[in-house]
Amino acid sequence: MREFNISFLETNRERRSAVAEIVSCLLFSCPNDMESAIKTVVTTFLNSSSGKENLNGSGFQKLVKKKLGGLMQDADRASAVKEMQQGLDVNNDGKVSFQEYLTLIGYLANSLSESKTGTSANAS
Ligand SMILES: [Ca+2]
Repeated sequence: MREFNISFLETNRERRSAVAEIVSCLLFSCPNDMESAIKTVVTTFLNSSSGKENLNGSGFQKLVKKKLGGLMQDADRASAVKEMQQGLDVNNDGKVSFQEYLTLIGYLANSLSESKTGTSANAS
């Protein structure tokens, strides 16, 4: 459980916002950043697949364009996204499973980590 100390908050607006957060945590679960990120990874897939186990081509195109455009250069180029989808599709069923989608998330997380640390994770 997160600790709250609102006594040092200066404005009424900050107090209201802190109170709103406390109420929200009391009513709902109050996940930390890591838990939120994992939930987002899962719900983003499920929203794009309409709750199904696999993403079809158009679902994958939409997910990449809408949700990953900030991390990927070619996210709005349909042919590049199609190529990426084929690269991820290890069982060649023409669809992207959750596991195949996680490969993409892992790749992006690794690229982000490398860009932040200035190193390649593959180098030992
Ligand atoms: Ca597949």
